[in-house]
Amino acid sequence: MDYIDLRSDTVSQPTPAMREAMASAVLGDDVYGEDPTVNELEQQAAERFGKEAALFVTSGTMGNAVALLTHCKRGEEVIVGKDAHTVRYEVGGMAAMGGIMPYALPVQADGTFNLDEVRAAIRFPNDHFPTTRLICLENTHGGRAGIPVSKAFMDDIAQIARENNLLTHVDGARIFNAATALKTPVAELCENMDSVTFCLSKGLGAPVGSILVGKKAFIKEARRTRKMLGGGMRQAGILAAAGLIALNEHSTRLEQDHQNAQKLAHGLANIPGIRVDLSKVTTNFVFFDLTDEASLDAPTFSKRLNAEYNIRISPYPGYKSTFRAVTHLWITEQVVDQVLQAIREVLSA
Ligand code: TLP
Repeated sequence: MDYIDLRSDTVSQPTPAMREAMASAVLGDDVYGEDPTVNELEQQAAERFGKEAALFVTSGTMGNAVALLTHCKRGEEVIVGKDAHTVRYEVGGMAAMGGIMPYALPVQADGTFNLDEVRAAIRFPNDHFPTTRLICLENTHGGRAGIPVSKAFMDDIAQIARENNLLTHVDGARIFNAATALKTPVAELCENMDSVTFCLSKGLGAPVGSILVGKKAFIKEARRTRKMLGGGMRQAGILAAAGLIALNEHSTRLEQDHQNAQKLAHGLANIPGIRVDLSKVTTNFVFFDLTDEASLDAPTFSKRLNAEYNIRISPYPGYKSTFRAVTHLWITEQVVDQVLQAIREVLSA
């Protein structure tokens, strides 16, 4: 790789082992349920999460869309965070494709909701009201600097859901980062959730793919929703082969990414012109701002790092000058040193 990319953990390329596994994968037509590699991946994912079944989908966005459209009928309501990925960065898919109403609650600094606000958001039966169907969480929470959301909160939400006959879904795009940070296996963390989407791309390093896990009957229906959305893939085992390596080998190495994020954050905090809140660096995201002391504005900072050092870094989508640097498979300790040196040079010029 002749460049360094910190814009997201989605940017990493498949490892040589993944490419090899992809080249030799045994394939079939997955719309017929006959791709042995996809079937293997789905079975292993379900086992890992302690759920009955799993479904391989193209992306985190599709996993969430399939889950929401399967759990909710048109006109029903989902309680979800105002800053959730499903609300901010999924093109309004739940409303556009599913006719689902988001009831968007404020997200607290630790990625949780105020439980009284959740209870108050649940509609009671009335001819005027939409029906509340689902509570949707996000873990780690991207809108809160990638914080891992506690199991205690997830269990509280599950209990509220049970008491009110509601379902629960987790956008767990980075649930393995959460599990690593919380030192809690994903099966335990999500044991009381009805469904979870997690990404094989991002920190786990697969080129494509996410998985939705849940009960057998739910996944059976989700297969139909996936087909409706055009997500029925044929010889998808070629992708699932990389997914198996992501799930089995890369899900256990994320502590390294978290340590590299710490190293990057502490290094940045010592550079004049940069402000980092170290207390918010808890997984693989490092958010930072340029201060008035910095000699450059945000666009020039990005442009020069790219042009002069082959380093790609940009403000988080929707922000002007708040940068998000994300560590992943390709960001080693040495790369972190290289990045810090480049940033020091750019800001001192
Ligand atoms: N997030 C992307 C951007 O869309 C912001 C990123 O670079 O972080 N849930 C969460 C919490 C996510 O962060 C993302 C991707 C998704 C879902 C969607 O996953 P994909 O990109 O596979 O559709």
